[in-house]
Amino acid sequence: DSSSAGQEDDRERRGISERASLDKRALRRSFLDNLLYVQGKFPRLATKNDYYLALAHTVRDRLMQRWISTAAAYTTQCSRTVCYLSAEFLMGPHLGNNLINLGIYDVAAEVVGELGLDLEDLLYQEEEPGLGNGGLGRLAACFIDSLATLEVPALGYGIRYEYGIFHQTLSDGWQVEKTDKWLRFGNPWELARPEWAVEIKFGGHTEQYTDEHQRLRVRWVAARIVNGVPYDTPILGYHVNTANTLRLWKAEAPESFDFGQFNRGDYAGAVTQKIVSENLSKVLYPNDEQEAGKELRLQQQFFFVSCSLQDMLRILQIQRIPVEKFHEKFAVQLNDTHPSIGVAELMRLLVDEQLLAWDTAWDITCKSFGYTNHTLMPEALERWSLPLFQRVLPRHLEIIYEINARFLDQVRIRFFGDEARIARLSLIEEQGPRYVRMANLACVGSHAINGVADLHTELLKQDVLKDFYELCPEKFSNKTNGVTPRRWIVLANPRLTSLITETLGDGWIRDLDLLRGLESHIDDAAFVQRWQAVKRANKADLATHIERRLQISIDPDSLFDVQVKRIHEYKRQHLAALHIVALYCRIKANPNIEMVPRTFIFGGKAAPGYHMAKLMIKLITAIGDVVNFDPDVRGRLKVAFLPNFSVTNGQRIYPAADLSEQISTAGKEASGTGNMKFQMNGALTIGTMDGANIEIMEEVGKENFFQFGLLTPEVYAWQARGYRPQECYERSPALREVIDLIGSGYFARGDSSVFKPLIDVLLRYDPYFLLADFDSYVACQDEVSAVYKDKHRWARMAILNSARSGKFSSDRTIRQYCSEIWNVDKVPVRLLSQEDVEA
Ligand code: GPW
Repeated sequence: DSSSAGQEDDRERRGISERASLDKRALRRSFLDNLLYVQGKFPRLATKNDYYLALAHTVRDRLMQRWISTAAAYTTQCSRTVCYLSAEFLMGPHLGNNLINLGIYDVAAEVVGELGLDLEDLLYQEEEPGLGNGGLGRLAACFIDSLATLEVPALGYGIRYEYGIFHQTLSDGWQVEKTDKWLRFGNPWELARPEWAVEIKFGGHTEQYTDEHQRLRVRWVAARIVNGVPYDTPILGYHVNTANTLRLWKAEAPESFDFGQFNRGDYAGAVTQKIVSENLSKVLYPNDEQEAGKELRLQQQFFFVSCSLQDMLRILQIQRIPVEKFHEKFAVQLNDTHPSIGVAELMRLLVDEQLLAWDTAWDITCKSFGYTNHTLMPEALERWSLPLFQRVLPRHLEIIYEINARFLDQVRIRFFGDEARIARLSLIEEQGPRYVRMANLACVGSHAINGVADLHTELLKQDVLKDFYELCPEKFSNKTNGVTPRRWIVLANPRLTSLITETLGDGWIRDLDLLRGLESHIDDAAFVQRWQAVKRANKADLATHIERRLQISIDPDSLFDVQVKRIHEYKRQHLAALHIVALYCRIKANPNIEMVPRTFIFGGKAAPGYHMAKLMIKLITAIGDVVNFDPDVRGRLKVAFLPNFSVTNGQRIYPAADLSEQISTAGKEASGTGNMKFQMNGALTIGTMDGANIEIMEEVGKENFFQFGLLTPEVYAWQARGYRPQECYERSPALREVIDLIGSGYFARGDSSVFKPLIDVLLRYDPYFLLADFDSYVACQDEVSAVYKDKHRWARMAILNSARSGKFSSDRTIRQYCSEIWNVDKVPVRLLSQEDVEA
């Protein structure tokens, strides 16, 4: 009956609150202990960073038991394991996320609060591990969060770069890069495992020999050996005992000195050797979607892939699983082609070292690998010049030739006489200088190939990977990207989290589809009002941050129009810039014109060698320098370029956005994932029909999405017809005024040379169709402003956007990978007691 149920509830609540207070006392005790025993400080002398580290260790201590229990469960059950191979993991700060996933964020805030500290302050002490460039690396981070939350056995394998993505500052509006010394103050989240170090070979030559069974074999005599040392970071799931592992490899010299060299008196030579080895994992290449073909980059890729595959073989051995069952134990996913050398390396390990027959090895290899493609941009497709490849990986080149010969034999039978097709499918590009094509290697060596959004997968099938699709259509599938709601809502947006949880309970955090429940509150005036208050408070926080950073005043009631992402011509930050100038021209023509006040917020890094991208940053900041201070504007327009966009900064920005700019040329953005973070946090999207924008619009409905621009087939048609941007310029007076004003040097103190390269490209070639889309974009933005005037209507649309964002949880994405590609099941973890662990 209800009264006894009530009593039980009560007892349980009391139980929980007793446990909580116990947790709290224990937390406080170990926090202060760690300050003393780990940092060697007492409170009066402790810096904020000491307090951060003390708290980090307190959390780490609580992770350890889960980590050990997880390892024990996986070892005893010999469970099938996902190995996610990625050159990038853009994790973001660990402390806040671990507090959330452990369920002790609020208690920790109380504990540090009672000691006169502010938890947020301590969280900002953490230097984020920026071991990625952008979307691709961040996707890997969201995926390992979801894998742990879904209790799926998984290892993330990558490189422990000593320097992550550069720190961006602005000087006179130009990007300046500073090194990212993220390990400067130590890293409490990782554990070195030197006992599992492996040797990696480079260069040299190959030799044939006959083994004891008179079989012809090949041995690789390397010129150089480098050690790979694994550094492990626990990845805790949300409110589960599962703590998976992110295993990142650091390169070290095999001996600290070459004593031969040393004794011969060549001290400098010996030290040079060491430096050369350690350079391997020194720095992340900061190019996003731009293949540079650098030798060190190929070495990095081979280094971490070989380390990881050797590690998998070691795991097989300790679990006494025969090497023939490699593919039953491991599902190995290639995050783009960066780790695709793994196909040849696994063949080498199985054939040359494990002495398996070629066909057996090939069967295992194909069954093990899956390949995810992340781009349609031709300049991002990896190819290695043959001489370079031969120099670094002579044995792998032989193996690739053998794979290719066998593969093309089959193709010749299927497509008799179709030499053009054979040339396109070949792993080697033969016209002109010869190259190894890594996407072809990945396709041939994988049983599954996927794109990252519906449109992207369709374009792969029709275009970039058409020949492979025609050969093996059954290998292809789509896995639309997602992002983790733990970091991108719960951690980043505590106000929204409280509102949703008070409205729906907290089930949505593990099952984001439950956000649909918000739809029934759309007519509840009190709910809508609270929703608006959350957004207003988030905007006020960001306004304060911008004012501090950039010394410009920001009106939190203005429309926050945000574009944050890597700077690329195809992403078209300069289209947004043209729109700002168009609005500015309207004001100058009619200073009393009525206009919805807007704050344009930009953030993003340009690859250091990408001059046009750097000029796009300069254009935005230069427009800001005029618009922000022109008295005619009277504060109706503000332009802020926030330097050093990162995971940390993203967490401040997404929750404060009203409008999400997703304006890439149709057919260019594989998926986008920032678009999803904005949507979850209740921003409306202005976007092209590109990448996952299409699926976002499908989910929220056309009426809750601002669509503009050419469609992909229209872009193709314009290209085929011969696109003349000059005609758009001549036809549109608004566009002409904008282009002419920028071209005149108005935003460069009269110097017309500064933006000339950018304007010239637009008028002559405009490869990304800015001028073609300009009028449509401006008209759509006018519609945005009109809707924003009706605050209530805007709020309802925003709520519907959040409510309908369930599809874009990376939990959904990972469930699909697990059932449709990896064939893995969850393995719940029982928490071992102290005694279990010690037994
Ligand atoms: F070129 N992406 C990225 F495909 O951030 F390798 N960096 C990259 O180097 C590549 C792709 C690569 C991004 C895509 O641009 C973005 O559309 C997608 O959402 C993201 O990868 C994750 O799939």
